[in-house]
Amino acid sequence: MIESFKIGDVEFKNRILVASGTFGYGDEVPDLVDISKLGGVVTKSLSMKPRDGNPNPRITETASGMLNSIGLANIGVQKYISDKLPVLKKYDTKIVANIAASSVDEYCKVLELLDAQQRVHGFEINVSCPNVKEGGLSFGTDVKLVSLITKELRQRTRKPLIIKLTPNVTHISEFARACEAEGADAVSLINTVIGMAVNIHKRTPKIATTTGGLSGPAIKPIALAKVYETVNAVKIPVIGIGGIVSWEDAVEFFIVGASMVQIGTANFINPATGITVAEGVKKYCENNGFDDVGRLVRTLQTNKTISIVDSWL
Ligand code: RRO
Repeated sequence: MIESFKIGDVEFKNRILVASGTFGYGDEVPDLVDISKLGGVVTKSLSMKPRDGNPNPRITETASGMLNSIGLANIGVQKYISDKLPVLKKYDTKIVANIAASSVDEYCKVLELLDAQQRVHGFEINVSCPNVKEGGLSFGTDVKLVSLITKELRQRTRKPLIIKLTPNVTHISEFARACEAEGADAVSLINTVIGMAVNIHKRTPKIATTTGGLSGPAIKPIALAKVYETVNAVKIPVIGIGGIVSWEDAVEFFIVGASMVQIGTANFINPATGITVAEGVKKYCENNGFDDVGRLVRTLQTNKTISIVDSWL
């Protein structure tokens, strides 16, 4: 059974990653979780300077998901390199550094610092944070800026370059096409969906910034539709993210066309979710006659002539 998958020159041992912001910096793994069983860990978003993030409350639970407005709180890239990266050498898994920034120049500088680190195997570029005023969605909803960021970063690294896209646009496939045209190795989607929740007793928003990013099972159908749209628009691999809590959820993403998947919000309930998903996907493939997980990818049977999404492409 072949479970591994290559992006650029980097081979991930399986197609399951843990998503940015849901697994810290990869250094505080609970004893019960053997992260060497994961394809890789995507770090919390890193910016040049440390950031405190948004005021509290910045997380609230909703019916089938979580609303967050963390606001890019992080220790800054230099502290990550000095304090966190050395701890990661004991783990046999790939480390994908997620980068967020408020200018093209900042993206470039953070990437250059991390590119020099042997233990950083690749990059996921966050152009899709819904909770900061500068950068974030103001970049990720402008296709010209997404192109420019991809082009500038491509010139600065040979390691895998993955651009993480927002669902808060009309046609996510246009953004994926721009990333592909500028040399990205893959796109990952979706980041969180803009959402809101209200305290009816105080008549106030439940999170300080009024709106936040919705994640968890509530967004899985949205994510599947965005992945479907994207895999029909580009040739580069698409990494599916959004509401995966079980191996069955991951199998849906592979059938639709995701080449890899990331586990996000489920890690807050059980940080070992990625491992059970990897085992379940492997068993499903064995039981259904796929000798490589890749053979499952994009096996969806659709009638393209009546599919609404296909008419956009
Ligand atoms: O930190 C956040 O508020 C945050 C980020 Br950077 C992101 O990319 N997505 C999200 O839902 N929250």
